[in-house]
Amino acid sequence: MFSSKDSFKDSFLKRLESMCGKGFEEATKRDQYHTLGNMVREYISSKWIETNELYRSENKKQVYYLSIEFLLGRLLGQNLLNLGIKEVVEEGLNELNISLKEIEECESDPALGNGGLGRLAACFLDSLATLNLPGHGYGIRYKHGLFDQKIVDGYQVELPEQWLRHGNVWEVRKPDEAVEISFWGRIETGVDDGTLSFRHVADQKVLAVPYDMPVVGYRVDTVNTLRLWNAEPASFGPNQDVLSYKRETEAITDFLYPDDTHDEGKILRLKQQYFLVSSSLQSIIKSYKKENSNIRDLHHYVAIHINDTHPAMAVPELMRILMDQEDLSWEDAWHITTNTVSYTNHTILAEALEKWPIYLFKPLLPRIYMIIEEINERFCAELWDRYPGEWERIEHMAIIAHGLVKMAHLAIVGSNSINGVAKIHSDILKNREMKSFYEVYPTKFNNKTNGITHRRWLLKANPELTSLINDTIGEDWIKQPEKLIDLKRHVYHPELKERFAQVKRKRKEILAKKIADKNGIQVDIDSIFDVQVKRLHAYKRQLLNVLHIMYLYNRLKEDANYSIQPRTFIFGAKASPTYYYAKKIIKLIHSLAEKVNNDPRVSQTIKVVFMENYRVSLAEDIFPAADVSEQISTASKEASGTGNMKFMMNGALTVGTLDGANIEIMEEIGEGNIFTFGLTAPEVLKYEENGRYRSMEYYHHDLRIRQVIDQLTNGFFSEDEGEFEAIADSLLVQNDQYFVLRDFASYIDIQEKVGTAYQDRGKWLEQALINVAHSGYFSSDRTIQNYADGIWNIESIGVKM
Ligand code: NTF
Repeated sequence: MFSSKDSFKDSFLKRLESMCGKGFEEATKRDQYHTLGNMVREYISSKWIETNELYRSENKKQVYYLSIEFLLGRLLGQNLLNLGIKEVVEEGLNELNISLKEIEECESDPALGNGGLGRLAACFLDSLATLNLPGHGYGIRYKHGLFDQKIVDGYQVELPEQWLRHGNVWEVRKPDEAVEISFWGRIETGVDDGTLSFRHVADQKVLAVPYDMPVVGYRVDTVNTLRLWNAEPASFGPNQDVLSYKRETEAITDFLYPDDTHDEGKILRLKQQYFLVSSSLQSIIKSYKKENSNIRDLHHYVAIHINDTHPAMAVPELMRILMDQEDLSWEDAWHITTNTVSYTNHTILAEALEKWPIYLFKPLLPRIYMIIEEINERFCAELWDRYPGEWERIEHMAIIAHGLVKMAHLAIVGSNSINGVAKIHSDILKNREMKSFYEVYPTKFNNKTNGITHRRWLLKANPELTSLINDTIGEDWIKQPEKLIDLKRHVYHPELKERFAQVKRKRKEILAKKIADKNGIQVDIDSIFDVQVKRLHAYKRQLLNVLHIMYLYNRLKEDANYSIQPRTFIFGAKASPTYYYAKKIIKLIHSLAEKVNNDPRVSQTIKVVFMENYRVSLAEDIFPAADVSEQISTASKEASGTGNMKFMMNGALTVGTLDGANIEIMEEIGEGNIFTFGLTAPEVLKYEENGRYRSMEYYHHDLRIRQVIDQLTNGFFSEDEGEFEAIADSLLVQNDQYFVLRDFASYIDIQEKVGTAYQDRGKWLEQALINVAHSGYFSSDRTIQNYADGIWNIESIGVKM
């Protein structure tokens, strides 16, 4: 079907007719998308079957990556690329006068994740398959992914996302592999051979039906599986309120939890987590038992990774299965469980550390709660032996305390590896946040610096730069991204620099056109495209960026001779629907944009653009067009960041704090190729300890600061002077938790340097290319190989068709 362009055209036309019941002329773009998508899925299926058979027959260790989020992005383009059939398809379609790009845009952008954590999981799937590693994702098939963001009068409005409205060509429903999940009810106690046994008798059963999606490796025959669970009614009884039962069960997989830092809708969220964990573990154990007779060997064949604490109930659930269903003793079950499970921490923000009230947890999941209690008691007893009399320490480390179940503690105690996602983050875990645990389990803690798949963020997103790299150093880097470093020998060649400049220009033009279409704003291609795209959060400090723009506006207004390199400030960000402050910042960006863009003189130098509904597909247009990457979180707060890597890979220069992976980016490219500023993590942590920071002093002593803060509340932006009061209050009344004012002056300074540096075009291009050359280290292939060797102990299995 894809062997040549003619055979492709032929099959495509036949399939279009049979699938859509329409002739070529009547078929819509979406019909064409569905036709092509189905053809590709079918083409994948033989490799998929082969991979599964090989995994069964080789019977080697496999990893299951449990994650409440997989932020996949569109799959058609990536699958065509990975399968090596993009050209055939593109040429064939061209001859039919169809643009592949337009067809690709018919695919909805599956947003089954909030941000960094979910996107990381998606990058990992791509790398696992490409490295021929037997590893699968397990997640939830949310009917509605992350909300669609609409901006109305500068305010964010959330609309339900509907990625499944037109079906999903990639998924295969597997009703025969459905499993039952138990909620509520009571525990039955029995006696077996003189030992107590327990069984959860549920009040509510929910059916978990798997939908499998293929994960295609790049130019290999390996096709792994992403299994997404859908919640449905298990069975209907005679005297049942059918409607409410149906509604209650289906609600479990209706919505993605639209936040990555706050906790709400607790029972539903708890249900989602157990639903994911229980269905995944039941299915993993079932398939293990098909090939293996001895459950005691489980950890030699199975690794279960929990992506943050959301799936931490994997620990008690595996214990439950091993004890209540497989009849193992506590000790044996514990040995197997702790050797199977590993855990990644993605944030140290206190509000994101999951703690569940017992009064909610215990009735919903009585047997799981009972097991956690026992884990806790045994753990506390060990602590007591080690630290006799140290009540406070033990209380602080306990899994259950003060009416709460602490999921991070459960995850640490129950797993064999705990990793952070960048060096500094792992160090903070060891030396501060989880110090007491590190003392007890020094060998469990480790670092795995995040990565991104260069196949989506460079090959797919930026084909222009990809060709340039291929022309310069060949194509080996695609399979071995560390080879991107070969570019380094060429970065001083005028021809390469010139061609790179052309690529960047082209990509800026594409984005500028998008901005003109969507926002009605004309931006200057020769201006610096200065971009901050990420979730909206106080610690990420979009506000610092805004205050800098306000400062520039004031200077430009006040001083007719003030001249700087023109800049276009581009933002993209979703705020959690209940996060009042974050939504105010979005409004502020819009108010600022209105002021700046409508000022006839100022707008000749700077412009402000907010791009609505930031998501993976939009990101693919933004990263290639960026000149400057804003990574300006308060030091110590951004665990790693991965957007920073995507910008770097596309040749943007970073303006950043010494936080997360920015530090490792600097180590790779050298201090001279990055613009760092602001407090360091130890300085921030010291302030937090000694409480000596007084934001008011900065307000009083720095006129620039006073002016911009006053403008928040003096009617400068809005008739309603209260509109941005909460923002001003966060900086002054609440003493500026994220040190925006403390870092303001050094941010202004570094931004001035950026402006000047951009004017030395030759040097800027070299620096951009140096960024690209060093980005190979930040490929998720490297990250995944580190997980495979250092945590999971799995080896690649070469699928060959
Ligand atoms: C995010 N955490 C961190 O905030 C990012 O710094 C990091 O790059 C990614 O994880 C991936 O590791 C989350 O998304 C969450 F949910 F933990 F808040």
